[in-house]
Amino acid sequence: MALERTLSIIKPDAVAKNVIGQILSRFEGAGLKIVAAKLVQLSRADAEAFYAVHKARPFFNDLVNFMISGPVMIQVLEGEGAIAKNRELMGATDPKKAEKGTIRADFADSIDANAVHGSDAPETAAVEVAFFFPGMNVYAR
Ligand code: RTP
Ligand code: MG
Repeated sequence: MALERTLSIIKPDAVAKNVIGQILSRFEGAGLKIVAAKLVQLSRADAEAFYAVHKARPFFNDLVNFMISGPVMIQVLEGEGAIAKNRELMGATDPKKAEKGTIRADFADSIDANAVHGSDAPETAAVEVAFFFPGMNVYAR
């Protein structure tokens, strides 16, 4: 398996619940290293650009409004198979369908307020890491 980097966001619901530390601990506990991080309030333009791939979807406006409803914690995770490993730790998009012990099963309330975002493939990881950390390479060295 390759050493990878992936973009992770702790969404406004989880930040508001005061569980940033618990979620970061899960990444660290699974052997993922936090190699960049920032706590920010996204602008509407930021959120629309970041989720541009979902622009035509019926949930786009709700998604953007939710992502700007409060601060988010954004980090780059590095490790062997980091992209898939992070998705595994996150659990299914809908917390009701997420496996027990996953971040979404334990901290998310709904498909909209679902605690975390994670890049879903090497191509999206490259775009998403560069979006929030300009100049940062996804290929760990
Ligand atoms: P994310 O991008 O946030 O990591 O989540 P994901 O890959 O598991 O899900 P994705 O299909 O990329 O959707 C992005 C976010 O949009 C919201 N969503 N709502 N109401 C709905 O049917 C619906 N589907 C997706 C979720 O908040 C999801 O995380
Ligand atoms: Mg996604």
